[in-house]
Amino acid sequence: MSAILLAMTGAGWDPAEWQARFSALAPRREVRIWPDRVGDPAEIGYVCAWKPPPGLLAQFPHLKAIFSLGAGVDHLTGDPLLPEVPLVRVVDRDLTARMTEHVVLHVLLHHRRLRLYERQQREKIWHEHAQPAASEVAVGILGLGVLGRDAAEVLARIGFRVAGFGRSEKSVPGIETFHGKAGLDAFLARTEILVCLLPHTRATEGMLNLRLLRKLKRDGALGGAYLINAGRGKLQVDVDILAALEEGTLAGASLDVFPTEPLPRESPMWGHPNVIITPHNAGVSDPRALAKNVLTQIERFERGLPLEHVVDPAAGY
Ligand code: NDP
Ligand code: OXD
Repeated sequence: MSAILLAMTGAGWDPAEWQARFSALAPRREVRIWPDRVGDPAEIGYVCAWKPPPGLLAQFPHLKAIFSLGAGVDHLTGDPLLPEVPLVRVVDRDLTARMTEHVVLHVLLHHRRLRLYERQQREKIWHEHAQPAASEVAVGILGLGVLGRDAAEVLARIGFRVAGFGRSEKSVPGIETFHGKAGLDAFLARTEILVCLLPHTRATEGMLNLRLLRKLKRDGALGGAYLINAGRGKLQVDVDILAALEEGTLAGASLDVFPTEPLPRESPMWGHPNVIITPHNAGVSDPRALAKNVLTQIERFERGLPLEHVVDPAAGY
């Protein structure tokens, strides 16, 4: 039976916790940990990875599949030596629900002006501001994939006017949809709260720039435009976001991801009154849910069934 190798780096990623979960669910399967307990590289059939060092995966001659331990795969696709075996990403209800919580929290926080009321509380000011209904506020989800669609549907149920934008044409009940280069400007022009749930690919890098942000709707019910980025940091141009906040193009931003992570201590983002920072934890990967997800896929594969959620190498997601 092929061994599974866990190869992960970064704060919050504890391979021992993942190994315990894998071993509890599949006690007969050998689960090894990079870098100290790799054993014979020829016995590794599957690698479960989060930000492994480039070149590592090329060292396993009998690798059958690579599992990203997150929904995103840019931490793997950037490896010039990535073996040409199926690359599978996480699609799991647990991860999706966590991301939807994050998106709903931040949409509501801007919609209900929580930052303003926090400032008032510090100054002991009892003052009520006009509050538009959710049905007057246009939220736009950039990236209408697994995560974007779930967040869009929950926001629509709350009552927001929700639209989604993706690469290909889609129809989602209750959600206005836009697609392709031709649809982007119209999508932005009707959007007051822009939620980015796009993957990082060659096509999306640097997309959240001043030119794009200036196309958002600023004269809607909220009286300003907001950005929520929980997709990837390399989509966003930090100096442009700060410029957009400065000139009033953006009234506020919730940023979970940054071009450089952790966000450097000297970044002016930290102290900006209208920026909310979270440490790339919008949708964390919980081994209690995801080890089972990966093992189910391996079992399918070994029974001769096709793997699910395989990344398209040409598209990069
Ligand atoms: P999916 O692959 O299911 O969805 C991606 C969506 O982006 C699709 O709708 C796709 O369009 C669209 N898209 C891709 N490229 C383009 C483009 N160039 N122009 C327009 N639309 C484009 O991914 P998920 O929803 O599962 O995850 C999305 C991303 O969220 C991940 O890649 C990851 O970067 C990020 N993420 C962040 C987390 C965090 O904690 N901050 C946690 C989990 C994920 P189409 O439908 O036409 O293919
Ligand atoms: C992911 C992430 O891609 O956590 O799942 O960023």
